[in-house]
Parts: sequence; structure tokens; C-alpha cells
Amino acid sequence: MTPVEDFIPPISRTIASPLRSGSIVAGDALRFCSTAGSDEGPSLSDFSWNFDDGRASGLKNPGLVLFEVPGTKTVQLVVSNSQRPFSPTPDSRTITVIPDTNAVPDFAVTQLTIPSTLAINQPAQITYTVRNIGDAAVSGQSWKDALYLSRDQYLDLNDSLLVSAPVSNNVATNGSYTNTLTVTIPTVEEGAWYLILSVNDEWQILERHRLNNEFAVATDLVIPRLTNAASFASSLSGDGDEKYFRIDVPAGQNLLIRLDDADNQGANEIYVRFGALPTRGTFDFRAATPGSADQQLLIPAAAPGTYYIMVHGESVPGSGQFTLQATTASLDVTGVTPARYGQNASAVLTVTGAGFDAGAVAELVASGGAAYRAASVSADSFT
Ligand SMILES: [Ca+2]
Ligand SMILES: [Ca+2]
Ligand SMILES: [Ca+2]
Ligand SMILES: [Ca+2]
Repeated sequence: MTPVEDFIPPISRTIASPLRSGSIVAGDALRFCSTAGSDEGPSLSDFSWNFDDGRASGLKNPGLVLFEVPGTKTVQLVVSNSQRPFSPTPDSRTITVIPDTNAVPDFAVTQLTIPSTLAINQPAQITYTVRNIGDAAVSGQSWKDALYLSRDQYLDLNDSLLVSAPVSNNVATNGSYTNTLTVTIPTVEEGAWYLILSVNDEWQILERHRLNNEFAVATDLVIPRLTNAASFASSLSGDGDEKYFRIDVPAGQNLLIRLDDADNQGANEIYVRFGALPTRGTFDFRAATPGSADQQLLIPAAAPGTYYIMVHGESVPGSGQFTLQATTASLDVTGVTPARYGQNASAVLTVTGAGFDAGAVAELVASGGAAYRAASVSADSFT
């Protein structure tokens, strides 16, 4: 019996690229890469590719492979370890190579326009143009165009599918079509990413040149930045949805965050963390008045720097639309109690907020503008 420590579980999904099996025209090339690496195990060092036509490769990433001979090829990759025996399960792609005898279309991406920065969690509109540079028209057929989010310029198994949109245009030879896709950028690390468009993503249309269907554009993904006192409109898509924001707070300020739910239905929560993304379990401050759609959070004497805000929709029964407003100020008044008092009697009003000091004065201002200064002011606690 084989000791447990000598057994390495088979790795089933080792081919990173191409993403799927399909048909191509003889003379086309595909890019072959593996997901497996030295970081995934002690010594997954042996790569054995078999292209089913007498060709083989021992490279992790063989790169471009040209298919000139028609027929159905089952390309296999076995990743193994030379020191320890195990029974590997090969990953495979079935590539059907069609003889190049008939006229075929050839979609090619000619333009992909994206903003140089995109906001995480926010919807974005991506416009692209595809030209048929082949020698046959596409008519009466439908296919899917997809957008992926990638760390590099290449479409592979590590990339996240953002949207897959059905398309059914008639595209004459040398004709083109332009489409707009709406995507919501997922919660990922801020920084440099690529959006990759993949036209005829599921290989539904037989066409020349698979690789000119892929088009990568670099973009910078950022958490939406709130500007002081400006309302930022956003929305929650359903129960449990979350949106992230950031605000930079200067020294000596209080930070007041107000969430205004548009239809006042549902239960929302605000989580705030200094210098890092908060979660419901890890945060520095939160506002979660149970069952309340609108929320308000005051952070007195906020340390200067970047605060990350998460709006969590615990229950989003109606519209998920809301606005978020973050205000930094040296003085904040968040409430006055009682709201009403009998006439001609001296009253004690409690003013809550932050930034009050020993020099603070309080005045009642009548609607006509007359000010009545309080006889005395005392602060319960200084912040
Ligand atoms: Ca093509
Ligand atoms: Ca990639
Ligand atoms: Ca509201
Ligand atoms: Ca609501």
C-alpha cells in the first residue's frame, strides 16, 4: 500500500490556455499555457504536453502552436513530479482542425475603449468595435462576446469573467459592429489590471484567427473616492451586496458619514476602517442601527489619513439606491434634544456632536434671524 505522504493528489485543471475546446481553420495558431507552478507544490516540475500529431513539449508554457494538418487533435497535459510516483490525470483540449478550403469569416477586434481608471464595485460602460476581415459574411448566427478581468495581457484560466453578452448581428465581409457592455468591477485589489475582450468567446462561429479575437487594455482599478461633503450616488443590487468607498481626512477633523437610502426601505450598515478595507468582522467604526435604512456615523477627532468605508445591505427589499456623504469638519452637530419645548420657560438643550471645546457658545436662532444666546454652556466630554 502506498504511504499517504507519497501520494500527490491529481491536478485536474492544469491547462490555463486556451480556455476551451473548439474548431479552428487549418493554419491557425493557439496559445498553450499551464496553470501549475512551483508555488503549487513541492516539486511539480515536469510538464508533458502531447499535441496528438507527433509534437510534444516539456515546457510549462509552450506558447503559440500552429495547427496545419486537418483532423481532430486531443491535446493533453500531464503535470508530474519526477521524485514521487503518482497517477496523474491529464487535462485536455479537443481541437478540431477544419481544412482551409471554403471562405470563412474572421472577426478581429479593432477598438476597445475603456476609462484609464475604473471604480471598484461601480458599473462601467465598455465600448468596442469588431471588423470581419475574413472572406465570408456572418449572417443569421449568434455568438457571445465576453469581458474578462486579468492581471496580465493574456486570456487564461486565472482570469475572471465579468460579462458574457449574446450578439446576433449580420456582419458582411469588411463590415463591422460596435457594441457597449455594462460591467460591474468586482471587489479586487486596487492597482494595475487588464480588461480582456474575447469576441466569439465560446467559439460558436467558425472563423480564421482565434487570437485576434482577444484584445487587452490596461486600466487602473480604484476604490471610489469621496470628496468632502459631496453626495456620491450608488446602489446595492440585493441582500448582502456591499460597496466600498474611500475618503482622505486631513489633520484635526471629525469625520461624519451619512448614508441616505432613497426609498427608506431595508436595513443598511456602514463599516469604516483606517488604511485598509473593512469587513463586517474587521473594522474600526460602524453604524448599524438595527432595521434602519438610513445610517449615520461620526468619528470624532479622526486620525489623518485614508478611511475605507463599506456599505453593507443586510436587507435590500426595494430600491437599493442610496447616496453616501462624508464630511470632514472641525465641528459637527449631529442632534439637539429636546426638539420642542414650552414657551417662556428656561430650557436645557442637549447638543450632541464633536469638536466642541471650552469656548463653544450655543444660540437659538429664530426663523426671523433673531439669536438667543444660551445663558451658559457646559460640555459633558471634549472630543
Ligand atoms: Ca478572428
Ligand atoms: Ca490572464
Ligand atoms: Ca433616506
Ligand atoms: Ca432601500
